[in-house]
Amino acid sequence: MRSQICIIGGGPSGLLLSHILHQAGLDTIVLERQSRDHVLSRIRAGVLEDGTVALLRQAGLGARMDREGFAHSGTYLAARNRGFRVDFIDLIGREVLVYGQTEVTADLYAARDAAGGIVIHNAADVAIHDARGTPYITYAKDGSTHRVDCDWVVGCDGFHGVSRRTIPPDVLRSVEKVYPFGWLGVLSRTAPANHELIYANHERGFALASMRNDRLSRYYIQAPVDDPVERWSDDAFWDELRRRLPADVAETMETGPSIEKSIAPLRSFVAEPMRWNRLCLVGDAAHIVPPTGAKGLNLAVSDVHYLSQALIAHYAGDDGPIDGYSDRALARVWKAVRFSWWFTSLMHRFPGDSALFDQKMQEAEIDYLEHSRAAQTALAENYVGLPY
Ligand code: FAS
Ligand code: PHB
Repeated sequence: MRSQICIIGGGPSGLLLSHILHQAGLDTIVLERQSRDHVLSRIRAGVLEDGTVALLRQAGLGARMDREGFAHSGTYLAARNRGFRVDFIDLIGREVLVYGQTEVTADLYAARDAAGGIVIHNAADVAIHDARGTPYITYAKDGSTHRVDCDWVVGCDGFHGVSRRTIPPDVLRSVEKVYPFGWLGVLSRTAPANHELIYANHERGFALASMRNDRLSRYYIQAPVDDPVERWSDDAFWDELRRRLPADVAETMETGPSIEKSIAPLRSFVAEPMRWNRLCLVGDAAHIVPPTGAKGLNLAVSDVHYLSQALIAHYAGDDGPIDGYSDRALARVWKAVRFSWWFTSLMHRFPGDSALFDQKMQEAEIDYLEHSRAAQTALAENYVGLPY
């Protein structure tokens, strides 16, 4: 088999890249390790930056998103049992859209199907060969080994994928910060606690009240990352969540059975460069952020924006953009990594001797945020999304 571009990973970044390149007349093949059902069963991001929304609309993927997504013109921060609103529209004239990553991925699969796109599922043992020269990929499926010859390989295969590991250790440079806690997430068929998201700092730990629609709520509480999720009954989760949210919200919120419950670790991670010869990295394959700033999926989309432009230019005879891809993508990645680290550091309870002092510093900064238009503008610019 031969294709101009072979994409490893059929998550949001792989599917979106494939779709945009197809629209530019380039042929791609997507190799996905899991089944489509497995990919679509993942519950992940919930907030789309305005840049992501614009790019999805431009790619013809906005119909259901615009019908079922919820525009949020602000968000709430809370500490010491009270909250305040950061008004994105008043501060920067832009807003975010609440529309689950699962839905974005489903829309992408529908678009690839309609365009006759090639997405091969259950592709096992994917291996990248000769990325320095004329690359080819091998993978196993239905008991035999297959080969795809291509011009370019794009690793959209997430943090645990094969592509980053293909870059030689003397070339790849990475930095990582692992946070001393995780997020316990619950999905429930209940009315959201508030019409917009609430990020709550509390001495017992962070809490986030989010949603997918007016009858599907998404909540998170900071929890020990090694906690077995079975330790958390639904009642224990709701009780802890209500302790951490402002009382006026906790007293009126609807609770109910969890339909999904999981604990995710939190880390900041960046691998450089995001291109090595004929192999390029996109999304979680190259970088991971703690979900506090809702940047993970949105960074994957901006990588797709830069790389799709670069590959289209390459096939038009201009190698400037592809030569500049890694630096251009990383410039935006690092700013999002910083914001996600800052917001995580502000809102979570960190263990250690200076825990009380750290809590006081966090409460002072949140108090400053509440009364400073300049501070709120900085938060809004980063949360809604820095320009591409
Ligand atoms: P993905 O990980 O989504 O997709 C990679 C794909 O590659 C997967 O389908 C995988 O099966 C496949 N793959 C892996 N190895 C392969 C191989 N060797 N061969 C073939 N295929 C392979 N972001 C937010 O903004 N907000 C959130 O609340 C949030 N919550 C998250 C919760 C969890 C548990 C996780 C893990 C991530 C969360 N994220 C969140 C981040 C997440 O949304 C990612 O940023 C987003 O999925 C990135 O998309 P991709 O880069 O496409 O990677
Ligand atoms: C979510 O709804 O899953 C969500 C929203 C905002 C975040 C993280 C997760 O910062």
